Amino acid sequence: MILYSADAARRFCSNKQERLGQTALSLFRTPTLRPNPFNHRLGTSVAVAGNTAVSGAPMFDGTGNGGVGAAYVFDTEAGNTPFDFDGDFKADISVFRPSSGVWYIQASSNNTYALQWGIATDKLAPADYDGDGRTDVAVWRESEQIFYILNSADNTVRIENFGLPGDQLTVGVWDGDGRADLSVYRAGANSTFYYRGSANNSSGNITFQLWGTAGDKPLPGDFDGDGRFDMCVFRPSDQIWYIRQSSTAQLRFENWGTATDKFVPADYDGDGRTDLAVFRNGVWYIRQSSDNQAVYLNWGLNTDTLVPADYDGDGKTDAAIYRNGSWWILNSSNGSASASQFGVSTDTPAASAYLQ
Ligand SMILES: [Ca+2]
Ligand SMILES: [Ca+2]
Ligand SMILES: [Ca+2]
Ligand SMILES: [Ca+2]
Repeated sequence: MILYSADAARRFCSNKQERLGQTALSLFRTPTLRPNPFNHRLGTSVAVAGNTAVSGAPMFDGTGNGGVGAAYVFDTEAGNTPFDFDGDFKADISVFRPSSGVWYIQASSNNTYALQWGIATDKLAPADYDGDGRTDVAVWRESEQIFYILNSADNTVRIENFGLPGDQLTVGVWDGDGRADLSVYRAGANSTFYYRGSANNSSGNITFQLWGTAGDKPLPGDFDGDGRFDMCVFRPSDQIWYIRQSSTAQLRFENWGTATDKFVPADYDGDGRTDLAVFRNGVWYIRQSSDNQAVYLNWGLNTDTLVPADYDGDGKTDAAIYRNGSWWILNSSNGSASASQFGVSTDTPAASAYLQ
């Protein structure tokens, strides 16, 4: 156990407090203690090792007994900062160059590096498949229906058949173990989400669920904040997001955006839940899950590539655009703008991989 990693502690104490509280588990507790000695507050000391964080405090149980206390153990859900290749909880500016198959990554904690992975026609599928908290470079080759993944934890290669031509990538953590699962959406009259869960699934079973119909756009995300992707489609004909929340299997229907918008769902307010969000004519229309308020951000042009991600590492997704090798980021932490040059006009930014 190592003491107090500032980033990990910040992450679970502030941004994810509510969600982690739901899954908190008592480490040690005497029968005389009240059921929740912290009264829903976190403890006075914190330790972090790998993906596990422990928060604990001594306490008195009100009957004069001393020397007792309680601790909560949390899974910090490594990998839930998308496009963070170096694992410092900040998304990294990064592009794929189709002509050479090279990924260029400007790691926020370190140096820029290049890595050859994939060919021009591949679809980018970066995600944290091995659960070490760092995004893995990965592509899906539609012609072969194969995922090529370079595991960041040990540099091993994972090659796995999944999907069919015409599928859309919906990679994310579907089973709640913090590791991204191979996943696609197959559109049709009976549209279906498919994923191969990484948790307790040595036989490689595929989970699938009918959801949506022809013309719908798949927009999965963790709308209820339980650490699992929820199935979601946007239906252009009625402009409704159809969400099936993984925590309760409850359905949620929300009107937000129009058929011609670009869709940028992400966690902009940092409460651990995906927010409904669209981009139209330079404006980001975000409906914050924390308070249901609408937020409008003027950022970018219709011709830009949208690259929302948490570049400043405050747990909130930043509005950001990519334009011919220029990156323009609106930092949520302080409202400042960052501009930088990285990539060329024909590159594909990694953070655009799953956008519709
Ligand atoms: Ca990073
Ligand atoms: Ca990884
Ligand atoms: Ca969920
Ligand atoms: Ca949110």
